[in-house]
Amino acid sequence: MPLDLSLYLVTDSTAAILKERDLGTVVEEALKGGVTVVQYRDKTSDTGVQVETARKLHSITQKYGVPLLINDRVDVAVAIGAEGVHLGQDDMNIKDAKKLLPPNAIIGISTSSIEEAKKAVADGADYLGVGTMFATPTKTNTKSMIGTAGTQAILNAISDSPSVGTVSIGGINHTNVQRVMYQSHSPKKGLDGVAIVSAIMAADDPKAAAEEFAKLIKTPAPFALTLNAPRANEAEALLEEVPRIVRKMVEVHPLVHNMINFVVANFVANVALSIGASPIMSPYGDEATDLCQFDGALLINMGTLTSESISNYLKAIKAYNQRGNPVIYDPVGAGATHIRRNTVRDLMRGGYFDLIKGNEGEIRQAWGSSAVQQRGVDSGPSTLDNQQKATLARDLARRERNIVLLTGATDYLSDGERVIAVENGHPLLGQVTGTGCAIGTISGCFLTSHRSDRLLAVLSGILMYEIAAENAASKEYVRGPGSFVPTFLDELYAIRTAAAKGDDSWFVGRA
Ligand code: 3NM
Ligand code: MG
Repeated sequence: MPLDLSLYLVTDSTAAILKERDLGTVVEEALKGGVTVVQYRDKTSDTGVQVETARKLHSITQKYGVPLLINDRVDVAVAIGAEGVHLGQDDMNIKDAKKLLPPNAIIGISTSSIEEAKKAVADGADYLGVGTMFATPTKTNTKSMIGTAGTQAILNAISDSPSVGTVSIGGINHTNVQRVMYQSHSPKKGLDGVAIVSAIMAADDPKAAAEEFAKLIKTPAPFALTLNAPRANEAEALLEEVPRIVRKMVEVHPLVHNMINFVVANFVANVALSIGASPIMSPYGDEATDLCQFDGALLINMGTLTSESISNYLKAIKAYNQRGNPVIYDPVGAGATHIRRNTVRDLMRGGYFDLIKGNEGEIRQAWGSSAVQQRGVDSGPSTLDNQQKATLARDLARRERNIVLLTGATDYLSDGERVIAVENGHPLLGQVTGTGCAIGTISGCFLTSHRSDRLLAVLSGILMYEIAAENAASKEYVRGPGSFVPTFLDELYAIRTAAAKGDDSWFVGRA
């Protein structure tokens, strides 16, 4: 039978996790809930106890036709006739283990880098435990936190070995499992499953916990559900669609929940109103549970970050991710301070962003926040040329499996495959604070109303916005930033009013 790694349970006999319950009972409940592999991991018991416990667990796993693997202890596996072993980097090496184990034994190994993964494949491992995904209290001495980006880099590196299995481990729970599966993905190789300790072993109802995992693993992430529609590819074909996408946005009247800096909140709220959306400015994370029920998006703009912001952001991101509603991240000043750099890292580990929007420095920080680097963009020159900007936007979008907008004199927009350069706009936009931040809000409106092609949605928002800016700046009575602002709002409103009437003339010949 082929090895089914989809829901891999790792046992833990410590008091904090077992809570006086019997190990065999907890494991059996988890098996009833759909666990597909059990690894007996016991770092403290004497050999005699380990053999006895392993034998008991084996009699249980056999009832469910699920393989039992023994952590580290090849001798224990041989003694009880277990289906295989799981080895750490400091345990017996694969070649020696093979000498002791029967020929069909399953051998898995923990890997946290590309080098370790390649070596494990060359040595003939059946599967790799890839981690540590996220920080976890269950194992605090892990070598490195690699996140989804690091996991993806490892999968890429071994993608020409289709038969070797892969499971992600470390801090995986019901909230993040779908995102872990979605983002830890290279074009030729995805994860085969997830390895779980505490989220099953410490659960009050291990059977229900396992059932929930089994269900989540089989179901695409809520935010991935709408991404399979056929997409227009040529730039011209995309542009033809823009007026229709704008009309649809105006019709949908999206709600946009802004967790935004106080400098620009007023302007951004007015921009949202002008285009026909409903802005809510709420920094209070707990409100997201209610707000995410509407047809709307969440914008995280960390311009005026405080010590309380991060936990509020994470609560809100979780609510919108679970609902499958779009989340936009504007990592303002991402590289400016130690705290902001850590925040970028923690937010990118903590949730899924449909769109990351920022200037060159911010996008470079978002790229470099992963523990494992795939390509050395950040060792490049201090200012990127146009080709490098386009490549950076594409690579980040490809890695995160989302949309990236790198803003500047020319904006680069990518979904990981297509890259579009947008040249519209006006220099006066650069003279008014909040004009960049408002693009995050506008994008949220368009991502809400047009789900099937997120790149086209964001492109339509940018074009509506930048064409309105050009129209405003061309007015004779606009003499500078002061008179530009109200006129710009008027021009956004004018496009919205035209679109509501089905009139696309604002766009014709302008893009
Ligand atoms: N190995 P939980 S992380 C046993 O990174 C183990 O190799 C890890 O526990 C590795 O599911 C880990 O409770 C503990 O976070 C995972
Ligand atoms: Mg070990």
